Amino acid sequence: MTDERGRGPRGINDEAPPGADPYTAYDDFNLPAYVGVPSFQKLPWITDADALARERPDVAIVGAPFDDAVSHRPGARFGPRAIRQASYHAGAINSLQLGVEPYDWLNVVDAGDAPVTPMDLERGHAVIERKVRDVTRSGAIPIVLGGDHSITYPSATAVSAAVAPRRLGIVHFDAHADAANSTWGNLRSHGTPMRRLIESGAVDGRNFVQVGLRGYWPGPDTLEWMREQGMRWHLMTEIEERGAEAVIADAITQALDGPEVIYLSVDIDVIDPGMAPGTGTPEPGGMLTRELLRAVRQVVSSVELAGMDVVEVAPPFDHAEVTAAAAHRCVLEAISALAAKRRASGARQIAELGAVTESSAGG
Ligand SMILES: [Mn+2]
Repeated sequence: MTDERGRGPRGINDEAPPGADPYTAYDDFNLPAYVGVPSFQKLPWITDADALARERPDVAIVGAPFDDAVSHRPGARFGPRAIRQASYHAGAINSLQLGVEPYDWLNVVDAGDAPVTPMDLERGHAVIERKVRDVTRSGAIPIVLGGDHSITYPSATAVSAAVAPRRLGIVHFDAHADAANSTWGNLRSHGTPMRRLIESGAVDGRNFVQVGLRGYWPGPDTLEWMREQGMRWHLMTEIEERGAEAVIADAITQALDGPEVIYLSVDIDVIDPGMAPGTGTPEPGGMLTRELLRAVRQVVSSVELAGMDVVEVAPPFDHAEVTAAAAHRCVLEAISALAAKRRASGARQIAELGAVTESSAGG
């Protein structure tokens, strides 16, 4: 009993076939989540650029275990590992929200981590950019696990270059704007990546749209710079007043006002720290986890996604893995939405083929 990938039993509720060796009936993919190699969802671990190019996956997970650029509590370097293991699932999964079995429609792999070393911002960002470039060259959509938010600068830079000459819009969920010029003089801080991306031309300011901002930062000068760039942002208070779905619909329209493709950046601190405490700069009064997961489905379902990151998970401050689990589910919701779109486009192609066959038969 094997499925289309030649795998054995597909999940925890499939029995081993009669007569199978009970010690080998379940392959690693289908064994419990806590057994075996801790790649994301136990997906194939393909770190080599040439091997990735041969595999041509649809989506590749990338770890960016880097937190040299934080301004307050460190720990996000442990984020990728925590996110990868924050799931009780192994084997086939079925999205109840979207009614799709993602791995039936998409080839998803884990491309491993960018080869980061500590204490060198430039090197860290360079190897992250290179790793994301390896993924885009394979044809896959990169989903990057941070890491502090500075990693969005190299990651979205690589994605912007990959989609050129098409332009990239960015939808950015965060408590903070991350658009300062420097943090204590450092241009590569986790408070500055959005400014670097606009200055470098990777994205136009008017297509950089932020959702969930709140609290007491940044100051008027940075907000004025953001306005000058044409950046658009939606405060948490707007979500409270209008509801997340309407606000996010506007954010999508604004990000796609010109560009054709979207990079989605999710700072886990957009969620209220009561639900996601494991982060470096918690800001009370944020989104509900369920609102963010719905928002990820909404964005990915309605745009052409070119890349994504989920950042600022700091496991040392987490409790019972709730923050890492929320980040993990952001990734799964995106993968599931991509799979549902793939299935819909496949159904369209079959319908069109049917129409062609009918008309030629009729003619
Ligand atoms: Mn951020």
